[in-house]
Amino acid sequence: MKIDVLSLFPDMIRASLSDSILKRAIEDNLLNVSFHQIRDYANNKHKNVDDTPYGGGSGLVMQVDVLDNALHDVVNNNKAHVIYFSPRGSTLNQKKVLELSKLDHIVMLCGHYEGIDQRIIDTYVDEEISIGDYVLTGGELPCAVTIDAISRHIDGVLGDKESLSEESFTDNLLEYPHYTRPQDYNGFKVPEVLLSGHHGKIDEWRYTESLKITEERRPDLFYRHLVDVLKRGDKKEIRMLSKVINDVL
Ligand code: 4FD
Repeated sequence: MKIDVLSLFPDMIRASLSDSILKRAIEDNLLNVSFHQIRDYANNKHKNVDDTPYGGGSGLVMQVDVLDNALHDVVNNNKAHVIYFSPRGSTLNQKKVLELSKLDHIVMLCGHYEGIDQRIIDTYVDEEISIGDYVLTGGELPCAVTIDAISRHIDGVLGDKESLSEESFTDNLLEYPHYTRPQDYNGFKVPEVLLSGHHGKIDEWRYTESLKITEERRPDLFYRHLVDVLKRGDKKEIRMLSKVINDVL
């Protein structure tokens, strides 16, 4: 996966790639991230990248010519997927992350101030993404978040110790609780079933715990899971699901 990042503050994103799993992914050539300093594309002598908005109002807007120069250089005739991070975008979720992880080349544009000239969005941007309903000082942290979330799904990035299969949002469920040694910590004990070695019972306990916590915290996901299970029509799954629904109603 090749990612080109256009930003005024690339160090904010570099920091998140310089440790742990993403550092290794880059060393192993599974992920290739290049940074392009937007200010380098300003042709005016003061290297300005922003100006006051037409129609008045507060804040500054990143200029069309500067961003056009930058994007023309990075995108050129390539079939790269261009993402712009903004609070107006559609909210990132695990499904979208998985979709993006299958692409070969992504260009990520990080805006600042009140955003960028709309003509850049109309000409270059394939999709606007938001990482949640709040405003940040720039698109750099959303960009770092998106790169992290995507990279975990590239083959070879996660080792055996960091598996993907049972994590939160798989099948629209939140994760069940985890425990490790000791068995008794100042009187706080590990649930008995996890010590039993009975894998059928353990799977059932974990599924039940996932259902309970999802129903409690994320009724929207719980509903989607319910629909998934009914569509699959697996008798054992439906039986466990019915039991939990009985308990919570
Ligand atoms: N919620 C997000 C993305 C960017 C951002 C900006 C217009 C402000 C939050 C366009 C206004 C970009 C998000 C930069 N804040 N700030 O994902």
